[in-house]
Amino acid sequence: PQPIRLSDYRPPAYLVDDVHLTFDLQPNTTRVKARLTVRRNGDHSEPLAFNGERLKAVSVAIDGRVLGDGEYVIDAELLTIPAPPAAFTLETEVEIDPENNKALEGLYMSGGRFCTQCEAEGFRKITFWPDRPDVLSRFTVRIEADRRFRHLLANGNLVETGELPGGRHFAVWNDPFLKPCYLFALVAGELDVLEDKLVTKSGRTVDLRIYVDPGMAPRAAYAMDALKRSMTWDEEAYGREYDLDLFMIVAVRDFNFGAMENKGLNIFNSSLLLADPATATDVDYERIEAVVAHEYFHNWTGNRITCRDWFQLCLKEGLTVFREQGFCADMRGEAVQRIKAVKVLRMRQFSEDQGPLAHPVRPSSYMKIDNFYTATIYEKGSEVIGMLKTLIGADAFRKGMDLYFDRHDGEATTVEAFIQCFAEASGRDLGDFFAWYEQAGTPRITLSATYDEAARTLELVLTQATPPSNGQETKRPLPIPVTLGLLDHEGRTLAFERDGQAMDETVIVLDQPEVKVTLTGVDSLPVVSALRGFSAPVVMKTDAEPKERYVQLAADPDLFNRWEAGQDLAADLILSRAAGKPNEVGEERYAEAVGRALNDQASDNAFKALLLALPAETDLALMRSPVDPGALHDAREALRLRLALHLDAELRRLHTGLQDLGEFSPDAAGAGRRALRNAALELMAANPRNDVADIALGHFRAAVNMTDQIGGLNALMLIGGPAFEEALADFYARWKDEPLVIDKWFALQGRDPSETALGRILGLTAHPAFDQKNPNRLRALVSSFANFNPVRFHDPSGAGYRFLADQIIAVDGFNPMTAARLVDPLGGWRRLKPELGALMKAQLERIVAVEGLSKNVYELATRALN
Ligand code: DPP
Ligand code: ZN
Repeated sequence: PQPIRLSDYRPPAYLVDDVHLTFDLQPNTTRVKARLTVRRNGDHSEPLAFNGERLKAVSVAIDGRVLGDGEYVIDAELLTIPAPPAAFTLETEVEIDPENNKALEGLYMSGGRFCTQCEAEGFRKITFWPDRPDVLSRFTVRIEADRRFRHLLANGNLVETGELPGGRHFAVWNDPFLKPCYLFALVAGELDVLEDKLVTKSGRTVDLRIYVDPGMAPRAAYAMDALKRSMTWDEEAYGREYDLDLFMIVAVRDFNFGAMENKGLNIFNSSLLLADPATATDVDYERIEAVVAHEYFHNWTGNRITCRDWFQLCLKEGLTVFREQGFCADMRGEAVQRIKAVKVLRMRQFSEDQGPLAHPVRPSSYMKIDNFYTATIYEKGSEVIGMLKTLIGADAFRKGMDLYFDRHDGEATTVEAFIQCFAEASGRDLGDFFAWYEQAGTPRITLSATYDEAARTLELVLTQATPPSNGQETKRPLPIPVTLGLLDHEGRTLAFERDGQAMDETVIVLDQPEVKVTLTGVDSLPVVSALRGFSAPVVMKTDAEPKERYVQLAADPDLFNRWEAGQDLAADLILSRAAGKPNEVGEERYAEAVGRALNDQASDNAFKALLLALPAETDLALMRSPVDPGALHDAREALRLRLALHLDAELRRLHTGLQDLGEFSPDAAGAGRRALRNAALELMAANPRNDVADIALGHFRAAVNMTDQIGGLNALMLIGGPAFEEALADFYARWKDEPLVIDKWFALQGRDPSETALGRILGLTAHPAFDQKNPNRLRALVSSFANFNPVRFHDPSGAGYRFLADQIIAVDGFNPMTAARLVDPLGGWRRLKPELGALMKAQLERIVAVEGLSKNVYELATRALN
């Protein structure tokens, strides 16, 4: 298979201005008639070549005349018409089989209902079409179906409904906005609906509807609330108002993505929409709020202004993640949300960036675009926008956004055009900044500080270097904003002067291999608090000593850096121990400092819960190679044990004192309280004292919400033994009819680090409730195991790798997009200790050798090998 390159971009040869689609829905034989108003784009004599895959063609006609053999060609990927007129009506009729569409792209069935997923290239499985985001069209859609498919939904406004003979009915939808076909959506089926309304800032009333499985409407209440808050927030924060009179969301069970922003008709994975206290955890609530907002925000950043080509994916995704993170910060607190976002960035994007699947935020070639819905495009894409805002300032940033909306509304555009808006709004040349989009890899920066007591100056020397990544051997320096402040050794903010200006905080732009800055008026030996708020997605090394980090952990006014100081200290201790050089004095000192931080009255519970968690094994694995996952696990457990023993009284006090008393509330305060209580229990689970298992079992049994149930079950799992077995069985029996809860049951076991867990995990694929065809269930077991259970995944026998490869190969047979998402954990073989690396590599080779492998898996597995 040949890669597609950004440099080969050409405008579409033919445009489609209007389309009228008619769906005659039948589970196995759906007929799709399409009437397209087509126009040649520019002066050329190229043939028309429209995409079409797995379509059984019934007829092709131009301007009412049915074409005969020889007037067109249909192969596995294209409909080609050699010499069409300059402007004409193209009519096609095709037959498709939604029921047997297990790839979940195009039109398929889930839970007895029809639904669609077209991003990125699913529309070509519905009808012949120039399936690329720069073809913008006006869609009218008529849906005909048996009456048992009661709700017939598509994008835009409902213009007509009626009865048909034979127990059938129809609906016609019209979307007044131009859109690319990847935003097309259709849903048909029996659904319950939760309805609400919102008045926009200009006084228009928008009907809001969330469609869910029958009986589930009460569980959509939180999503509805999040939707209304998102809509109002976008008006206030970005001046963006909703533009149709109706906004719909539908929840489906079988879904490759998390959710999809189709114009006026978002489709969500039910796991990111349905919640009530009994079945959803606080983490679920938080994700629902974030994803509802994310998809809603796409209405402007993605739909009104879309991407010219798929290389520009970050234009809509990075920007929309950035907007989503701004919303979540306003809803739940900036520092805590920032810490959580950075944890995700490090765990997913930094690992991607260090491995063979590293790619720039804007890639320059791909084989399957489906493989590029990555942490780099999304999370690093958002970081890049955050840096832009830091560099030009909030006011210029908002002006640039306004200009972007104004200038490009209704267009399919590029990252260059986007950045140009900020260059104009700020009056700055952002030419260098663009390297952030083009260069893969995580920059390494160093910072050293020299204090001159007599002169009261602090000289800072910063350096940067980005390691080579595949295809990019040498890297340019990037403009890296380093937000920085000073503390004295008592933890008080220390003012300073830069260029004669007095200040508490400054942004140093590290835009050369090395930059020196001298701060003056520094009254005492300072502690440097650098990269505040994680002002750039880099790995920073400083010459600070542990005692300076302890000052930060106790008192840094930048809460991100307060947390970061604790993580740095813990990581050093764990890595030393894993290398055979335990620092027992340091470990004890760390435990004491964490204890003090827990008693800080000023900081909130959610923050303390984050402080209590040690760096993840996957993060530690990025810090040194060759990686020995077993040694890292044991060293981290040793520090957990030390904390559990040292903080025993404190943890018990938290566990008792933080019980929910009143009614459950999913808000940030309630969630923070539960998070700290469950984090305390999780740490207690490292304590071998006998009564801890009883406390965990009591916690599990007394739980009145899913957060605490899972918290209890998790602690029991870490302790192991009969209490865990009993609780696990009880949990299953109680929740066996709730698919989203059973997903949690699988996911929890997938993460079980205990020595005997591997057999159970591998055996779970034979459990009657396991279903490879349902992406949620598959990911619950397989992804949680491969991504979040390093010590068992990297079993010395290689059984973990073999298991993952088995799953990838099997799932690739029917759902390549989802199979490909499982490849990532096999990309790390080069950094592992050699005996493990060889076993992992062998599984990649086994995958690549499979005959008939999809392009999706082929692309990632070959890149992972090379
Ligand atoms: N565009 C979707 C999202 O990121 C993924 N299909 O929200
Ligand atoms: Zn998105």
